[in-house]
Amino acid sequence: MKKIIISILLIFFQNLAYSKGDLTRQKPQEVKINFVSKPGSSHFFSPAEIELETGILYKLILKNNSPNKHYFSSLKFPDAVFTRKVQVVDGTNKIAEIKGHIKEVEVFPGFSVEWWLIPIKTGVFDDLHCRVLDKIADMEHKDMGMRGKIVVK
Ligand SMILES: [Cu+2]
Repeated sequence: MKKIIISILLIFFQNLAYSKGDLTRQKPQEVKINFVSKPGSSHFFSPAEIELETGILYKLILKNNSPNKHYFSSLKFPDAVFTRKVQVVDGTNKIAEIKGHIKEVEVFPGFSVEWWLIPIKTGVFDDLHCRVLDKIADMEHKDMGMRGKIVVK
């Protein structure tokens, strides 16, 4: 009987030590990225560099307070994360949740989108960019400063 109780306790504590359970149900850590624009002169992400860790649920708040639409694009970053959802919000109201593998997010002027994700691979993703055309300058936003880097540790 003693052996059985000890075995059960061992299994219980082993699970406590090694199992992290459902990673998608963690309380998310918020990371805000603002999209900033001066049409005809400059566009940028603020901050332009973010650092994330694998295994943590993040809520990336992509906030566009500028008069232009913007993309949040990176070729490799989406393959290094598990997306729980992309949430479309209007202030505190939730409008929609999109689930599945997300490759790119576009945010329209004055709105925010929340990308809930868990990084699963480490890496330096320095190809974050926006490919919207600035019609005044006849240049893409990425060539006017709208580039960024995501480091996953
Ligand atoms: Cu842009």
